[in-house]
Amino acid sequence: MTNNDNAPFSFRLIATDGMARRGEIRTPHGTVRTPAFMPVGTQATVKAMYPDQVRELGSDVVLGNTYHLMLRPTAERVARLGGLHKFMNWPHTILTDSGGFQVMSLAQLRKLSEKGVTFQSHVDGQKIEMTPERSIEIQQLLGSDIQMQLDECIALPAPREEAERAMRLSLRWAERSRVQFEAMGGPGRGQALYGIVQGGTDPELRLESAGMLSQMPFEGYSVGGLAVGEPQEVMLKTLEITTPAMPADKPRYLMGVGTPEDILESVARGIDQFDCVLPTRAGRHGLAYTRYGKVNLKNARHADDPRPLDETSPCEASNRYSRAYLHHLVKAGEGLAAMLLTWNNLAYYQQLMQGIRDAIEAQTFEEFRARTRADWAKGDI
Ligand code: PRF
Repeated sequence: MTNNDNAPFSFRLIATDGMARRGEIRTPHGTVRTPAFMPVGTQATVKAMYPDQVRELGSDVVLGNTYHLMLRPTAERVARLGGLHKFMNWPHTILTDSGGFQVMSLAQLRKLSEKGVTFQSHVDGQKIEMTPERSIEIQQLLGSDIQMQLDECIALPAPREEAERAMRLSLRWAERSRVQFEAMGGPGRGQALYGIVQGGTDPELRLESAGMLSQMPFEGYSVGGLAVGEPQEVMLKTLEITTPAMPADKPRYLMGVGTPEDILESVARGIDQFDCVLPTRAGRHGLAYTRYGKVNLKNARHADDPRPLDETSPCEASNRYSRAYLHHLVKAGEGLAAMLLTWNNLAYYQQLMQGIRDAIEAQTFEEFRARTRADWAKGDI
Protein backbone atom coordinates (compact mmCIF):
# COMPACT_ATOMS: atom_id res chain seq x y z
CA MET A 1 0.00 0.00 0.00
CA THR A 2 1.27 3.44 -0.90
CA ASN A 3 0.51 6.15 1.58
CA ASN A 4 2.99 8.85 0.92
CA ASP A 5 1.55 11.90 2.67
CA ASN A 6 2.49 15.20 1.10
CA ALA A 7 3.96 13.68 -2.10
CA PRO A 8 2.95 16.07 -4.83
CA PHE A 9 0.16 15.21 -7.23
CA SER A 10 1.58 14.29 -10.62
CA PHE A 11 0.54 12.96 -14.00
CA ARG A 12 2.72 11.41 -16.63
CA LEU A 13 1.95 9.98 -20.04
CA ILE A 14 3.37 6.52 -20.63
CA ALA A 15 2.14 5.95 -24.19
CA THR A 16 -0.26 7.33 -26.76
CA ASP A 17 -1.98 5.57 -29.65
CA GLY A 18 -3.89 7.97 -31.87
CA MET A 19 -5.74 10.23 -29.42
CA ALA A 20 -5.85 7.45 -26.80
CA ARG A 21 -3.53 7.98 -23.83
CA ARG A 22 -2.01 5.59 -21.29
CA GLY A 23 -0.83 7.39 -18.19
CA GLU A 24 -0.30 7.41 -14.47
CA ILE A 25 -1.60 9.79 -11.80
CA ARG A 26 0.19 9.88 -8.46
CA THR A 27 -1.56 11.08 -5.34
CA PRO A 28 -0.66 10.88 -1.64
CA HIS A 29 -2.75 7.67 -1.55
CA GLY A 30 -1.30 5.78 -4.47
CA THR A 31 -0.97 5.47 -8.20
CA VAL A 32 -3.91 5.61 -10.58
CA ARG A 33 -3.43 3.80 -13.87
CA THR A 34 -5.16 5.64 -16.70
CA PRO A 35 -7.46 5.32 -18.57
CA ALA A 36 -9.19 4.67 -15.24
CA PHE A 37 -12.72 3.76 -14.27
CA MET A 38 -13.66 5.09 -10.83
CA PRO A 39 -16.49 3.21 -9.10
CA VAL A 40 -19.01 5.53 -7.45
CA GLY A 41 -19.07 5.50 -3.65
CA THR A 42 -21.60 8.27 -3.09
CA GLN A 43 -22.39 7.57 0.58
CA ALA A 44 -18.82 6.52 1.49
CA THR A 45 -19.56 3.03 0.15
CA VAL A 46 -19.48 1.41 -3.26
CA LYS A 47 -22.91 -0.12 -2.78
CA ALA A 48 -23.03 -3.90 -2.15
CA MET A 49 -19.22 -4.25 -2.23
CA TYR A 50 -16.47 -4.56 0.37
CA PRO A 51 -13.67 -2.02 -0.13
CA ASP A 52 -11.11 -4.84 -0.46
CA GLN A 53 -13.17 -6.36 -3.26
CA VAL A 54 -13.38 -3.04 -5.10
CA ARG A 55 -9.61 -2.80 -4.85
CA GLU A 56 -8.97 -6.41 -5.93
CA LEU A 57 -11.00 -5.85 -9.09
CA GLY A 58 -8.42 -3.28 -10.13
CA SER A 59 -9.87 0.03 -8.94
CA ASP A 60 -7.16 2.54 -8.02
CA VAL A 61 -9.60 5.29 -7.07
CA VAL A 62 -13.22 5.66 -5.99
CA LEU A 63 -15.49 8.67 -6.16
CA GLY A 64 -17.21 10.27 -3.16
CA ASN A 65 -19.89 12.94 -3.15
CA THR A 66 -19.65 16.28 -1.39
CA TYR A 67 -23.42 16.73 -1.56
CA HIS A 68 -24.38 13.47 0.17
CA LEU A 69 -21.61 13.48 2.77
CA MET A 70 -22.14 17.12 3.78
CA LEU A 71 -25.77 16.31 4.60
CA ARG A 72 -25.00 12.98 6.30
CA PRO A 73 -22.87 12.26 8.32
CA THR A 74 -21.51 15.80 7.62
CA ALA A 75 -17.99 16.67 6.50
CA GLU A 76 -17.12 17.96 9.97
CA ARG A 77 -17.91 14.57 11.52
CA VAL A 78 -15.88 12.71 8.88
CA ALA A 79 -12.98 15.09 9.58
CA ARG A 80 -13.22 14.48 13.35
CA LEU A 81 -13.11 10.74 12.66
CA GLY A 82 -9.88 11.09 10.69
CA GLY A 83 -11.04 11.78 7.14
CA LEU A 84 -12.88 9.89 4.44
CA HIS A 85 -10.12 7.36 3.63
CA LYS A 86 -10.13 6.12 7.22
CA PHE A 87 -13.89 6.45 7.68
CA MET A 88 -14.69 4.14 4.75
CA ASN A 89 -11.58 1.96 5.07
CA TRP A 90 -10.36 2.89 1.58
CA PRO A 91 -6.65 3.80 1.93
CA HIS A 92 -6.27 4.42 -1.82
CA THR A 93 -7.02 7.51 -3.89
CA ILE A 94 -10.36 9.30 -3.47
CA LEU A 95 -11.85 11.79 -5.91
CA THR A 96 -14.81 13.90 -4.82
CA ASP A 97 -17.38 15.67 -6.93
CA SER A 98 -18.15 19.23 -5.88
CA GLY A 99 -21.88 18.92 -5.32
CA GLY A 100 -23.15 21.20 -8.07
CA PHE A 101 -24.42 18.39 -10.23
CA GLN A 102 -26.06 16.55 -7.33
CA VAL A 103 -27.75 19.72 -6.04
CA MET A 104 -29.25 20.13 -9.50
CA SER A 105 -30.46 16.55 -9.73
CA LEU A 106 -31.47 15.78 -6.11
CA ALA A 107 -32.20 18.87 -4.03
CA GLN A 108 -35.49 20.70 -3.77
CA LEU A 109 -36.23 24.43 -3.82
CA ARG A 110 -32.94 25.30 -5.46
CA LYS A 111 -31.98 28.93 -5.92
CA LEU A 112 -28.96 29.76 -8.02
CA SER A 113 -27.11 33.08 -7.74
CA GLU A 114 -23.67 34.47 -8.49
CA LYS A 115 -22.68 33.59 -4.95
CA GLY A 116 -23.68 29.93 -5.14
CA VAL A 117 -26.72 27.74 -4.78
CA THR A 118 -29.13 27.39 -1.88
CA PHE A 119 -31.31 24.33 -1.54
CA GLN A 120 -33.33 22.23 0.81
CA SER A 121 -31.69 19.02 2.03
CA HIS A 122 -33.35 15.86 0.71
CA VAL A 123 -32.48 14.23 4.06
CA ASP A 124 -34.13 16.56 6.60
CA GLY A 125 -35.44 19.60 4.72
CA GLN A 126 -32.81 21.93 6.20
CA LYS A 127 -31.89 24.99 4.11
CA ILE A 128 -28.29 24.83 2.95
CA GLU A 129 -26.00 27.17 1.04
CA MET A 130 -23.33 25.80 -1.26
CA THR A 131 -20.73 28.18 -2.62
CA PRO A 132 -17.52 27.41 -4.54
CA GLU A 133 -15.61 28.16 -1.33
CA ARG A 134 -17.80 25.94 0.85
CA SER A 135 -17.50 23.06 -1.63
CA ILE A 136 -13.69 23.20 -1.39
CA GLU A 137 -13.91 23.48 2.39
CA ILE A 138 -16.02 20.30 2.51
CA GLN A 139 -13.70 18.43 0.14
CA GLN A 140 -10.77 19.49 2.34
CA LEU A 141 -12.56 18.26 5.48
CA LEU A 142 -13.13 14.93 3.74
CA GLY A 143 -9.44 14.85 2.80
CA SER A 144 -10.12 14.08 -0.85
CA ASP A 145 -7.06 13.62 -3.09
CA ILE A 146 -8.71 14.91 -6.26
CA GLN A 147 -11.26 17.67 -5.82
CA MET A 148 -13.68 19.30 -8.25
CA GLN A 149 -14.65 22.95 -8.62
CA LEU A 150 -18.32 23.84 -8.09
CA ASP A 151 -19.95 24.18 -11.51
CA GLU A 152 -23.38 24.43 -13.05
CA CYS A 153 -24.42 21.50 -15.21
CA ILE A 154 -27.55 22.12 -17.28
CA ALA A 155 -29.77 19.48 -18.89
CA LEU A 156 -29.62 19.08 -22.67
CA PRO A 157 -30.99 20.09 -25.09
CA ALA A 158 -30.72 23.70 -23.95
CA PRO A 159 -30.79 27.09 -25.71
CA ARG A 160 -27.33 28.48 -26.46
CA GLU A 161 -27.86 31.48 -24.13
CA GLU A 162 -28.55 29.11 -21.25
CA ALA A 163 -25.44 27.02 -21.99
CA GLU A 164 -23.39 30.21 -22.28
CA ARG A 165 -24.67 31.64 -19.00
CA ALA A 166 -23.93 28.41 -17.10
CA MET A 167 -20.50 28.07 -18.76
CA ARG A 168 -19.48 31.63 -17.80
CA LEU A 169 -20.77 31.21 -14.25
CA SER A 170 -18.78 27.96 -13.99
CA LEU A 171 -15.63 29.83 -15.15
CA ARG A 172 -16.07 32.46 -12.44
CA TRP A 173 -16.68 29.70 -9.89
CA ALA A 174 -13.52 27.95 -11.16
CA GLU A 175 -11.44 30.99 -10.19
CA ARG A 176 -13.04 31.26 -6.75
CA SER A 177 -12.57 27.51 -6.19
CA ARG A 178 -8.88 27.77 -7.08
CA VAL A 179 -8.32 30.69 -4.69
CA GLN A 180 -9.98 28.78 -1.85
CA PHE A 181 -8.10 25.55 -2.67
CA GLU A 182 -4.77 27.37 -2.50
CA ALA A 183 -5.76 29.32 0.62
CA MET A 184 -6.51 26.01 2.33
CA GLY A 185 -3.13 24.57 1.38
CA GLY A 186 -4.36 21.92 -1.07
CA PRO A 187 -1.30 21.88 -3.36
CA GLY A 188 1.05 21.69 -0.36
CA ARG A 189 -0.70 18.52 0.73
CA GLY A 190 -0.31 16.95 -2.72
CA GLN A 191 -4.00 17.34 -3.48
CA ALA A 192 -5.42 18.19 -6.87
CA LEU A 193 -8.21 20.49 -8.00
CA TYR A 194 -9.76 20.00 -11.44
CA GLY A 195 -11.53 22.71 -13.44
CA ILE A 196 -14.69 21.63 -15.28
CA VAL A 197 -15.33 22.45 -18.95
CA GLN A 198 -18.99 23.31 -19.65
CA GLY A 199 -20.74 24.81 -22.67
CA GLY A 200 -23.43 22.37 -23.73
CA THR A 201 -22.99 21.03 -27.25
CA ASP A 202 -21.93 24.34 -28.77
CA PRO A 203 -18.38 24.04 -30.20
CA GLU A 204 -17.56 27.73 -29.63
CA LEU A 205 -18.65 27.63 -26.01
CA ARG A 206 -16.73 24.42 -25.33
CA LEU A 207 -13.58 25.87 -26.92
CA GLU A 208 -13.88 29.07 -24.94
CA SER A 209 -14.45 27.18 -21.69
CA ALA A 210 -11.53 24.80 -22.29
CA GLY A 211 -9.27 27.68 -23.36
CA MET A 212 -10.05 29.86 -20.34
CA LEU A 213 -9.67 26.98 -17.88
CA SER A 214 -6.37 25.94 -19.47
CA GLN A 215 -4.97 29.33 -18.46
CA MET A 216 -5.77 28.61 -14.82
CA PRO A 217 -3.37 26.40 -12.88
CA PHE A 218 -5.47 23.28 -12.34
CA GLU A 219 -3.87 19.87 -11.79
CA GLY A 220 -6.42 18.29 -14.11
CA TYR A 221 -9.42 19.11 -16.29
CA SER A 222 -12.91 17.60 -16.38
CA VAL A 223 -15.50 17.59 -19.10
CA GLY A 224 -18.89 18.19 -17.48
CA GLY A 225 -22.33 18.75 -18.93
CA LEU A 226 -22.33 15.67 -21.17
CA ALA A 227 -24.39 12.47 -20.96
CA VAL A 228 -27.24 14.65 -19.71
CA GLY A 229 -29.87 13.85 -22.34
CA GLU A 230 -28.07 14.27 -25.68
CA PRO A 231 -27.58 11.38 -28.16
CA GLN A 232 -24.27 9.49 -27.89
CA GLU A 233 -23.03 10.80 -31.25
CA VAL A 234 -23.54 14.38 -30.08
CA MET A 235 -21.54 13.66 -26.93
CA LEU A 236 -18.71 12.11 -28.96
CA LYS A 237 -18.68 15.02 -31.45
CA THR A 238 -18.49 17.48 -28.56
CA LEU A 239 -15.58 15.52 -27.09
CA GLU A 240 -13.75 15.54 -30.42
CA ILE A 241 -13.86 19.33 -30.35
CA THR A 242 -13.13 19.71 -26.65
CA THR A 243 -10.23 17.38 -25.77
CA PRO A 244 -7.73 18.90 -28.26
CA ALA A 245 -8.29 22.25 -26.51
CA MET A 246 -7.42 20.79 -23.10
CA PRO A 247 -3.82 20.68 -21.79
CA ALA A 248 -2.10 17.51 -23.10
CA ASP A 249 0.08 17.16 -20.01
CA LYS A 250 -2.82 17.05 -17.53
CA PRO A 251 -5.40 14.33 -16.85
CA ARG A 252 -8.79 14.64 -18.57
CA TYR A 253 -11.87 13.37 -16.77
CA LEU A 254 -15.26 12.81 -18.40
CA MET A 255 -17.78 13.11 -15.59
CA GLY A 256 -20.60 10.63 -15.12
CA VAL A 257 -19.84 8.47 -18.18
CA GLY A 258 -20.83 5.83 -19.02
CA THR A 259 -21.67 2.60 -20.83
CA PRO A 260 -18.74 0.38 -21.87
CA GLU A 261 -19.18 1.73 -25.41
CA ASP A 262 -19.18 5.37 -24.22
CA ILE A 263 -15.94 4.68 -22.36
CA LEU A 264 -14.17 2.93 -25.25
CA GLU A 265 -15.19 5.69 -27.68
CA SER A 266 -14.22 8.46 -25.27
CA VAL A 267 -10.77 6.94 -24.69
CA ALA A 268 -10.41 7.04 -28.48
CA ARG A 269 -11.05 10.80 -28.16
CA GLY A 270 -8.46 11.47 -25.48
CA ILE A 271 -10.20 10.93 -22.11
CA ASP A 272 -8.25 9.47 -19.14
CA GLN A 273 -10.75 9.14 -16.28
CA PHE A 274 -14.38 8.04 -15.95
CA ASP A 275 -16.96 7.51 -13.24
CA CYS A 276 -20.48 6.19 -13.52
CA VAL A 277 -23.16 4.61 -11.35
CA LEU A 278 -24.07 2.27 -14.22
CA PRO A 279 -22.17 -0.92 -13.25
CA THR A 280 -23.21 -0.65 -9.59
CA ARG A 281 -26.78 0.63 -10.12
CA ALA A 282 -27.51 -1.79 -12.98
CA GLY A 283 -26.19 -4.61 -10.77
CA ARG A 284 -28.79 -3.77 -8.14
CA HIS A 285 -31.47 -3.86 -10.82
CA GLY A 286 -30.74 -7.32 -12.21
CA LEU A 287 -28.58 -6.23 -15.14
CA ALA A 288 -25.20 -7.79 -15.91
CA TYR A 289 -22.48 -6.41 -18.20
CA THR A 290 -20.34 -9.00 -19.96
CA ARG A 291 -17.97 -9.30 -22.89
CA TYR A 292 -20.98 -10.08 -25.05
CA GLY A 293 -23.07 -7.15 -23.95
CA LYS A 294 -25.86 -6.78 -21.39
CA VAL A 295 -27.76 -9.64 -19.79
CA ASN A 296 -31.09 -8.88 -18.10
CA LEU A 297 -31.39 -11.52 -15.40
CA LYS A 298 -35.00 -10.62 -14.69
CA ASN A 299 -35.85 -12.27 -18.00
CA ALA A 300 -37.55 -15.69 -17.66
CA ARG A 301 -35.33 -17.13 -20.41
CA HIS A 302 -32.60 -17.54 -17.75
CA ALA A 303 -34.75 -19.59 -15.33
CA ASP A 304 -33.39 -22.98 -16.46
CA ASP A 305 -29.98 -21.86 -17.74
CA PRO A 306 -27.16 -23.65 -15.90
CA ARG A 307 -24.41 -21.59 -17.59
CA PRO A 308 -22.50 -18.86 -15.73
CA LEU A 309 -22.52 -15.27 -17.01
CA ASP A 310 -19.07 -15.67 -18.57
CA GLU A 311 -17.09 -18.85 -18.00
CA THR A 312 -13.94 -17.23 -19.44
CA SER A 313 -13.96 -14.44 -16.83
CA PRO A 314 -11.56 -14.77 -13.88
CA CYS A 315 -14.22 -13.23 -11.62
CA GLU A 316 -16.03 -15.72 -9.38
CA ALA A 317 -19.32 -13.88 -9.66
CA SER A 318 -19.10 -14.30 -13.44
CA ASN A 319 -17.90 -17.92 -13.61
CA ARG A 320 -19.24 -19.75 -10.53
CA TYR A 321 -22.94 -18.97 -10.34
CA SER A 322 -25.51 -20.16 -12.88
CA ARG A 323 -27.78 -17.74 -14.68
CA ALA A 324 -30.69 -19.77 -13.28
CA TYR A 325 -29.49 -19.05 -9.73
CA LEU A 326 -28.87 -15.37 -10.45
CA HIS A 327 -32.34 -15.13 -12.03
CA HIS A 328 -33.83 -16.73 -8.92
CA LEU A 329 -31.97 -14.34 -6.57
CA VAL A 330 -33.08 -11.32 -8.60
CA LYS A 331 -36.72 -12.49 -8.69
CA ALA A 332 -36.65 -13.19 -4.93
CA GLY A 333 -35.18 -9.73 -4.25
CA GLU A 334 -32.24 -11.21 -2.38
CA GLY A 335 -29.30 -9.05 -1.29
CA LEU A 336 -26.87 -11.55 -2.79
CA ALA A 337 -28.28 -10.73 -6.25
CA ALA A 338 -27.08 -7.13 -5.89
CA MET A 339 -23.74 -8.27 -4.48
CA LEU A 340 -22.97 -10.80 -7.22
CA LEU A 341 -24.15 -8.65 -10.11
CA THR A 342 -22.32 -5.54 -8.87
CA TRP A 343 -19.21 -7.69 -8.46
CA ASN A 344 -19.58 -9.08 -11.98
CA ASN A 345 -20.20 -5.62 -13.45
CA LEU A 346 -17.26 -3.90 -11.76
CA ALA A 347 -15.06 -6.84 -12.72
CA TYR A 348 -16.13 -6.45 -16.35
CA TYR A 349 -15.60 -2.67 -16.33
CA GLN A 350 -12.13 -3.04 -14.81
CA GLN A 351 -11.22 -5.83 -17.27
CA LEU A 352 -12.27 -3.50 -20.07
CA MET A 353 -10.04 -0.72 -18.65
CA GLN A 354 -7.10 -3.11 -18.31
CA GLY A 355 -7.62 -4.24 -21.92
CA ILE A 356 -7.69 -0.60 -23.03
CA ARG A 357 -4.51 0.24 -21.10
CA ASP A 358 -2.64 -2.81 -22.40
CA ALA A 359 -3.71 -2.09 -25.98
CA ILE A 360 -2.57 1.55 -25.86
CA GLU A 361 0.82 0.47 -24.51
CA ALA A 362 1.11 -2.19 -27.22
CA GLN A 363 0.00 0.34 -29.86
CA THR A 364 -2.90 -1.94 -30.78
CA PHE A 365 -5.78 0.21 -29.53
CA GLU A 366 -7.59 0.25 -32.90
CA GLU A 367 -7.55 -3.57 -33.10
CA PHE A 368 -8.71 -3.80 -29.48
CA ARG A 369 -11.51 -1.34 -30.15
CA ALA A 370 -12.71 -3.26 -33.23
CA ARG A 371 -12.51 -6.64 -31.48
CA THR A 372 -14.32 -5.39 -28.39
CA ARG A 373 -17.07 -3.82 -30.48
CA ALA A 374 -17.43 -7.04 -32.51
CA ASP A 375 -17.86 -9.07 -29.29
CA TRP A 376 -20.55 -6.66 -28.02
CA ALA A 377 -22.30 -6.92 -31.39
CA LYS A 378 -22.48 -10.73 -31.12
CA GLY A 379 -24.83 -10.16 -28.21
CA ASP A 380 -25.53 -12.51 -25.36
CA ILE A 381 -26.20 -16.03 -26.60
N1 PRF B 1 -20.53 18.47 -13.21
C1 PRF B 1 -20.21 17.89 -12.02
N2 PRF B 1 -20.42 16.58 -11.79
C2 PRF B 1 -20.97 15.84 -12.78
C3 PRF B 1 -21.31 16.38 -14.03
C4 PRF B 1 -21.08 17.78 -14.27
O1 PRF B 1 -21.36 18.34 -15.33
C5 PRF B 1 -21.85 15.33 -14.78
C6 PRF B 1 -22.39 15.40 -16.16
N3 PRF B 1 -22.32 14.19 -16.87
C7 PRF B 1 -21.80 14.19 -13.97
N4 PRF B 1 -21.27 14.52 -12.77
N5 PRF B 1 -19.68 18.65 -11.05
